[in-house]
Amino acid sequence: MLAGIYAIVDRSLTQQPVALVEAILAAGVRVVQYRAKDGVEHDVLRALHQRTRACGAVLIVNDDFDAALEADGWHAGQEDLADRDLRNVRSRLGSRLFGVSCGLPEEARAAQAAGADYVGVGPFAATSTKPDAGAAIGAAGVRAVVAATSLPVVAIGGIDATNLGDVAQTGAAMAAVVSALARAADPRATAAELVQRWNALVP
Ligand code: TZP
Ligand code: MG
Repeated sequence: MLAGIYAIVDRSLTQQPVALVEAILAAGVRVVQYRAKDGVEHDVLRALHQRTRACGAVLIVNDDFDAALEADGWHAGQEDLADRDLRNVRSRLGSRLFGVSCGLPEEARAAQAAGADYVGVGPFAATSTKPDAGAAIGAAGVRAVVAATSLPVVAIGGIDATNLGDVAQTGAAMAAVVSALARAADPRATAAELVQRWNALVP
């Protein structure tokens, strides 16, 4: 399950999150994150979860832990973890997925020790989607995190069809894509191209 294209539906980039998820799922993506920096809309969350469940895909919620309990997993940044008891987080998530963004190898090791299921790392390349993401860490930065953990790693930031091959070569298990899907003229075709390219690169 934690392999391939990891599609992030960022509420600030799409007016039609449900239609976008339907297109992404139709293209074969099986890992979807709902990212809503202005707050989770529970009707949207329910609609997305209904679509992902129907396809055997997982829906992971960014930031909002309680909303994540209504879905299949929680994705946390380092700042989301700061004031939390990680044993309590792991136990309340139960079998749901727990992903943690890590900029450094030591953060990846700590995330694994805390019971994370996967680790996010980036930005792989320049991105305008997350203004505070910092400078691109490139393939070397992703490789350093891949080497530090046995968990699946999802690379993120500035990823599209043109650099998917570079991402695959890092050993990352997944490539996260946000604006390349939200801004695509035909999100289904773009997602299908990404899925096909990844599958050809990582057999
Ligand atoms: N975390 C690091 S970069 C990023 C996040 C959420 C945004 C990536 O978006 P895009 O549009 O795929 O560059
Ligand atoms: Mg966060």
